Amino acid sequence: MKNIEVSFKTSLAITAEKIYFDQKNQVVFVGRSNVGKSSLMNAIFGKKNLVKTSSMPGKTQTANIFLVNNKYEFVDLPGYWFAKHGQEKKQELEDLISWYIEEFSPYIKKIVIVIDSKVGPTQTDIEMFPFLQEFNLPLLFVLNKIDKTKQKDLRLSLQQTQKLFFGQQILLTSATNHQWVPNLQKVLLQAVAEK
Ligand SMILES: Nc1nc2c(ncn2[C@@H]2O[C@H](COP(=O)(O)OP(=O)(O)O)[C@@H](O)[C@H]2O)c(=O)[nH]1
Ligand SMILES: [Mg+2]
Repeated sequence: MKNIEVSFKTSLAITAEKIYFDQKNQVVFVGRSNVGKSSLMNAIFGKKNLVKTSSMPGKTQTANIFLVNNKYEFVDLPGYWFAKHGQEKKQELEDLISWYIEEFSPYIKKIVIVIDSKVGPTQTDIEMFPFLQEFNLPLLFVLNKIDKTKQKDLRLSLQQTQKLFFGQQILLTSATNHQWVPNLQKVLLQAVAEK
């Protein structure tokens, strides 16, 4: 796995006065809360806790941007659709995600949709898919937490992912034991290196 130079750059909330603009190629991580988005980013970066992880779902409520190799940006978006926040909060987070993706779409080279490999794709992933497809940006589905998923469940999750998101790129990973993380890192660094 390549050594990555990484630092925290900024956090964005969805308020007009905080509009931030930079012309750097980006990778954006989306997915439900608690699937391991932040943990995967740390694993890719080779860091323990640069990206804040939480056992309490729904913690990240801003877009957190990390500068990678001084050239690229990796973005941790808040977990979409977490019912605990109530309808209003849910709408706010979805607005942040759509605002972010719309605003930065010329620079986004890959949208990584993280899914818990034990649970498989959920209703919210299914609902998010047509929305994400509209941007015509390359998507990558990552089934994470394979270290704790039984082979049988993993096979089922993979089948469902292939069926629901037909033709899309899919990878399996574990942020905990780093299985296939070097591969994911390679795919993402290649994506941002494109013009
Ligand atoms: N077993 C296992 N646990 C993981 C993995 N990735 C993340 N977790 C755990 O899942 C919880 C949520 O992780 P986090 O990265 O904060 O998820 P996020 O909300 O999607 O950013 C934390 O307790 C992590 O330690 C993994 O690959 N395997
Ligand atoms: Mg997170």
